[in-house]
Amino acid sequence: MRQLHIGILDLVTKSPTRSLYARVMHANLASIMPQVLGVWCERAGHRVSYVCYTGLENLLDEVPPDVDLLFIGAFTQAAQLAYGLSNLFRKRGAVTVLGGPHARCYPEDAARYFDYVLGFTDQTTVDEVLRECTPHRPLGRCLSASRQPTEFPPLAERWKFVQAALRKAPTIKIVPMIGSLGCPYTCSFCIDSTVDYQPLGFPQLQEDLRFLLSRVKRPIVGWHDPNFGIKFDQYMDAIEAAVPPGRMRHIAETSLSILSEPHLARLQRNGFRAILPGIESWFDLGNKSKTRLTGVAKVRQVAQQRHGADGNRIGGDERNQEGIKIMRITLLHKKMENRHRPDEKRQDDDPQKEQPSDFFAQICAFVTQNTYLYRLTNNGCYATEESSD
Ligand code: B12
Ligand code: SF4
Repeated sequence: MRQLHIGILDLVTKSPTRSLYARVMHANLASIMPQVLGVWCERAGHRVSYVCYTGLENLLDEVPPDVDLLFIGAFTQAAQLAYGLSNLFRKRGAVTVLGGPHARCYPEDAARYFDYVLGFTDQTTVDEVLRECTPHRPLGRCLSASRQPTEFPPLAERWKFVQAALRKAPTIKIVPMIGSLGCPYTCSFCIDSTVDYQPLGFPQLQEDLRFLLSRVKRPIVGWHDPNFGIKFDQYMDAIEAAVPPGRMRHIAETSLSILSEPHLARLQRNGFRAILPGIESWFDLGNKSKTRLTGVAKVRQVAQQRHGADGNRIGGDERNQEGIKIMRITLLHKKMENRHRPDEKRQDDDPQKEQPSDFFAQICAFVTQNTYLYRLTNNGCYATEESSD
């Protein structure tokens, strides 16, 4: 097979921007897969040009014009930019491939604009594209591995791509890491609702954390696990074995049900500074999570946790979807409390009661300062105090 010049473009955003937030944060939102792909393409003997597009650079200066094969990773919000770029690079003679959330969610649409559209992507899938590397027009070829990959290259092999992205982050530098794929829950709107939870190897995780400590003095890790900490004790054991106290800071997305007080304490001890909480599986949609709590029981559980974790921070502003959803939970909970304990003074009326734990307040402040907790494409699975969008 001849050596190909391969472009890998990670579209963190959909258009040019000069905003302060983009300058500080966009490079920190680089995805893992484009970096993994870089390793796989190099392992197959090809030359790789990797670009993380943050909206601040001139895209056409960054991506070499003579690539033979261009991989683009895109969320749906950047789909139109991705389609336009595919058109341009096809005209220049390249074969184009789309992967990432948009390709997973809307492959039929994407196939009208790309030669290949990849769903689940492992090294075998990528090798097949590299071997074939042929235009498929007008309709692209959709390919998907039968399941999520069971392993990723070690961080050491991905490191030069991580560095290339983080060179664009002027102050805060968040290293993207992952320790598991899929999720045990079944939220109907989520692409991982049908994907079984699968931890990647904990020994590999420890090796990666040790490697990171050898490169960065006090790194910040952004965990891209769809639902971090499902195997909570194993995860924490692995981190504690590899990372001396105080040497690493972490950010992760996890279910509210994992954020019990003892877990929060252990997370805090291990340097977790921001958690993006999700409220998982409300209804009886297959009970993949085996939580068995649904309907009102689930509402009560979430509301209790909401009070337990942080009486003030999650919830918020009527202007945004997530806030409204969370407020609904609160209201329902209050209704239930009134029904069950009509004569008792409600706990959350007592100013002495339940001050937000510092840790959780910190968590939410950190994230919401940056404008950004999640709308999760109109579904409000994730809760936030405020959002600038
Ligand atoms: C971690 C995560 C984040 C992280 C990291 C994001 C990132 N840059 O990767 C953070 C918190 C920053 C984030 C932000 C956002 N997220 Co988010 N996020 C996730 C989450 C929970 C996991 C995704 C993940 O990394 N999985 C691990 C990877 C390895 O697996 P995978 O994503 O399934 O990818 C497989 C294939 O798709 C393929 N693949 C993936 N990328 C690429 C790239 C190429 C080139 C190729 C060939 C293949 C390929 O290979 C993988 C292995 O099979 C998913 C929900 C979920 N449960 O999956 C939402 C999800 C991806 N996010 C979503 C959204 C909407 C957002 C935001 C737009 C929210 C917002 N309004 O701001 C932002 C976008 C920020 C940005 N541009 O980076 C949506 C995307 C929907 C869509 N159609 O675009 C999802 C699907 C949630 C949902 N609604 O169901 N997110
Ligand atoms: S808990 Fe999060 S990752 Fe899991 S199915 Fe629900 S939305 Fe998806």
